[in-house]
Amino acid sequence: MTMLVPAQPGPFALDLEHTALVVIDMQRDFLEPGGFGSLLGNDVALLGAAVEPLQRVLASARELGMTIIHTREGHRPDLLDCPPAKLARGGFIGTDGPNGRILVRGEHGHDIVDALAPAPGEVVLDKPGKGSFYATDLELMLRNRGIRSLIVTGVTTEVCVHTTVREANDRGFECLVLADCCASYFPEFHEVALRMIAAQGGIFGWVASSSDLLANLPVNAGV
Ligand code: TIU
Repeated sequence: MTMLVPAQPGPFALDLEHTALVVIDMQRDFLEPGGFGSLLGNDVALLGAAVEPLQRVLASARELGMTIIHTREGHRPDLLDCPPAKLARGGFIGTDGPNGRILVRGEHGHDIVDALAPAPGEVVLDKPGKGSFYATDLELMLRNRGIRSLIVTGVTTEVCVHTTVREANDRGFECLVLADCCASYFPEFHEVALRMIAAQGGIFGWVASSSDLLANLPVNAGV
């Protein structure tokens, strides 16, 4: 069944059977004080805006039995998968913080915030980079599931969400980005990043609000 979701630059044809919900990096290290985001000098409270809309979208996606993928940015405890250039610029990676070692797999801060905790059966994908396809088996999983379209959410809009959408678009996946389910430490970057996706006839994909998506889904959970 294909539904049309009102979006920029035009309606997005949504075929649930071939669509996955991707929730990018809703980790304590980005959303909570003392993590990577705050050590970089950012106001992490700005990212909280995406949590409630995402809870509603997740509830509906679960009710519909959609493929749901949560990503986490982070590194091996020995940091061998962290390029020296990344380590040099974000010099906190691997150091101790209130939630454990910063952006290191297995640490409390690296995990997803309680409000959006993955449910059993949902994919949790660890990635060393900003994009979700780089050095991961995401593309293989999507192709094996027959997934052709992605509903993309998470943080931050202009960094990991954008990189992932660009990677997905080049691989032929159609991306619908939910504006209110994404957030940035820089509101102006959030706005411009979304405009960049839908500009030029949808150069990277489509942008819609979660309410426009939920209003067109055959469920009531999130509305
Ligand atoms: N997940 C993600 O976007 N990683 C970042 O480092 N984002 C920043 O905005 N710093």
